[in-house]
Amino acid sequence: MELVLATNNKNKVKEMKAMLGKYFPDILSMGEAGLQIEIEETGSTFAENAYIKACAVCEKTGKPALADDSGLRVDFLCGEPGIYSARYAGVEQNDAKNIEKLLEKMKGVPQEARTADFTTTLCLCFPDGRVLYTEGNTSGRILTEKRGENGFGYDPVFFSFDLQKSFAEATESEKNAVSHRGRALQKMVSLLEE
Ligand code: ITT
Repeated sequence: MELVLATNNKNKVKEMKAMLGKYFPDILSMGEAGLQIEIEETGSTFAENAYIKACAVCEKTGKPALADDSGLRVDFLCGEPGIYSARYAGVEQNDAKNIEKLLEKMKGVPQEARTADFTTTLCLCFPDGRVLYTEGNTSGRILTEKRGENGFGYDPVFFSFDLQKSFAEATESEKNAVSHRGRALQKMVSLLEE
């Protein structure tokens, strides 16, 4: 089965290809499918936004399309930045500024109150109208400064309880084994196998 990844985030493409490669030999990024579009995320939940992205790419390519809508939810900030994680500091996709804003808001907050989780909702839309959803979560806490060079987004300030290090200190396969995206993808593969 051919599959188009409905995302403009190159880091997501890299992680998703690494995890899905053995199940889908024909995985295409949007660029590889000849598609260059920005999709406006007008939903108010991860699931709505994932559906908007997957559905748009499926309609335009005529192929099954898989979208990931994800974000960081910090307990002390009542779930912020949540669905606004990519544009937390106001500018789309500026990881450094997003982290700066988060660390500023968490200044002085004690370690035990710095808990957070990453969440992903995946939506897979088929040309015949079928739609599948899965979700994945992973828990940790927000560090007081960046640690590690790998990954993307908030990885340098997210201390994973599973790995006992920041996601940016983990290798790609270590992160994928416990991450929100990895867990949601494992569930999607199981659903497809059923
Ligand atoms: P697409 O909508 O094109 O897929 P995007 O980056 O805008 O790309 P989202 O709207 O789902 O995607 O926003 C997700 C943001 O949440 C992302 O930009 C990061 O800031 C953060 N994020 C999601 N998964 C992450 C991960 O594994 N590690 C670190 N940060 C992550």
